[in-house]
Amino acid sequence: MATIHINGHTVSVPEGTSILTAATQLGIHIPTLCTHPRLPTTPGTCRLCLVEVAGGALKPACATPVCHGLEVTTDSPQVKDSIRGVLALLKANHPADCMTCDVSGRCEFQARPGFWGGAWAGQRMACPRQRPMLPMLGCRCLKCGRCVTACGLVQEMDVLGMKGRSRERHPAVLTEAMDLSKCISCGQCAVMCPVGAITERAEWREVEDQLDAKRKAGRGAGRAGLMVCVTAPAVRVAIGEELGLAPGTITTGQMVAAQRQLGFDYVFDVNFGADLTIMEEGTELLQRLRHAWGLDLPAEGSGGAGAGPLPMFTSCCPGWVTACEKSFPELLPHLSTCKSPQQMMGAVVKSHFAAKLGKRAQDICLVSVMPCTAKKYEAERGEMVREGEGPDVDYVITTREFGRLLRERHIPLASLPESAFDNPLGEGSGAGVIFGNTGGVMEAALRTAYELAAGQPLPKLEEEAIRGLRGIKQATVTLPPTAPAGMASRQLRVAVASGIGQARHLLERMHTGHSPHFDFVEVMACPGGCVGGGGQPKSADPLVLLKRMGAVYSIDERSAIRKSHENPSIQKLYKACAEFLGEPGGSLSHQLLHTTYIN
Ligand code: HC1
Ligand code: SF4
Repeated sequence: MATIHINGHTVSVPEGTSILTAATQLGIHIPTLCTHPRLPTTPGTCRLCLVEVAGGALKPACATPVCHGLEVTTDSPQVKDSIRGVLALLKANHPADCMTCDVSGRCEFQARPGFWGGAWAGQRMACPRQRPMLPMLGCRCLKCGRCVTACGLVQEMDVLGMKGRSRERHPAVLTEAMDLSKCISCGQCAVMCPVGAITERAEWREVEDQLDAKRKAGRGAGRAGLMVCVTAPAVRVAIGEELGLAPGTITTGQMVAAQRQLGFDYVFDVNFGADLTIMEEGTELLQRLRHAWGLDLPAEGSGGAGAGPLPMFTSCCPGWVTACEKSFPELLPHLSTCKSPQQMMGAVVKSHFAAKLGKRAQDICLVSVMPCTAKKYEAERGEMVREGEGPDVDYVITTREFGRLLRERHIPLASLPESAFDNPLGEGSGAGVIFGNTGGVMEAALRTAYELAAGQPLPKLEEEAIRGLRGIKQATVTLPPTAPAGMASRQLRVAVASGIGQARHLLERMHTGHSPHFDFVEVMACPGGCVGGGGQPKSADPLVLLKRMGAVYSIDERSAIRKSHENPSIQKLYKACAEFLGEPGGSLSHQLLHTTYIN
């Protein structure tokens, strides 16, 4: 242990601890921009955490380890002068475009003491707008390097790196052009950016225009016709946080009320789409298992899904799907052919629901609220756009954009009386909501697949082995001896990868035989799953992912229906609407709810 003194206060910490951590332990807050509690290293680049150590030397607190007896001063005139200088340099190189910046109000640079003081006159004005999925506005960049760490060390994608020297130094895509690179649009760079230098492509203004047009023209008669909103599982535990509530606050009812106040005609739940995914994906898994176990061949007209090899991989995360297409094409036959819940919602709303209302697909404008930046890309994929009818999902806005929209329209989410989703596409089970957590898609699938295979429910719904923030998790589920012939006492081995870097490690282990054989593998590209998505609120709370995850599990625990196949609205869609969908895995569901990949 090393005992050190900061501003005259004494603290003992393990040798090697940074001055920044030691100060935090004493309750002394040293502002910094390049450090983030969810990143494994700190580059020490922003120099805003300069402190004075014995002898008068200035050191960055984040990158300087303590040694026994060290004397540190964080507020000497020399420290203050130096930080003022660093701040002035950063401001001189940053455009004065806070009025139009998408992260204004949630920006760490703005929140820095001294940001608003001093002159901005003569500084560069706004950077030009761009249209890729994750626009990089180099002129706003503070060169902290957090995006590069997130991309390289956490996600192990190595798409971003630092280019140039001194003033010209900036993060850049290191492989060719952005759209040709290996980028999977996970947005982890954007969620780590302390300012608005990397953001999601903003669509909230276009959504606002559509809603305004509808408001002017009256209900259902606007430029876009009917406005429908669908919301992902992980948004309900994060939108409150984006608007200033504690991380992990559940605001499902208020969120729905806010969407109604914005002017949406129908407010549906992507949890319903998640339940639908489980029906299709569970059926597909059983078909692949039966085939592999030599029990039968896939049914005629099943679209060929049943013939797929094991292990089957989940396909609901577009970041992971893109990674497969760009980096692991040999895995494409292993990907479930199911569309993601977002796209299943879009397909059902624009076909079944539109038909029920006597509308055409193009009469409906569907806005999807997602924790994810890659979902914007998913909605634009060619397979998700119907010929002559347009896309199934018209706009995707992130949790941050949704917050911006509510702030813009002065809608006080926290104080709204709760409202319920519209039905039938607003009813989701507990299994649907846990999709938002790493391991959740697998847990939801096991609840249904086990019951379909064993003919009896899982003895315990919570599969603890695949919960939590570990990068790679695995579990084995044994079917009971009473299961139908050929299934009895069979083992189902499953694995879960949280984050694309961890997925890479899991694949290597599987490839080199250092892992057992798996039947089913879930991969979510963002650490923690969608609760940690690239479109979620930016947070410096090291426990933020656990808080959001806990909130998601508590919604499941409190749900009356916790299995997708027990969701009455899902049963109705398959049974009462037999003319519409028929059986899970049937030919119409294949046409609407399944997809193909780009090789
Ligand atoms: Fe997700 Fe999914 S869980 S991918 O993270 O399968 O984005 O929340 O909506 O589609 O349901 C995201 C979340 C989301 C889909 C579902
Ligand atoms: Fe998007 Fe979720 Fe995948 Fe991240 S884990 S890329 S938020 S779908």
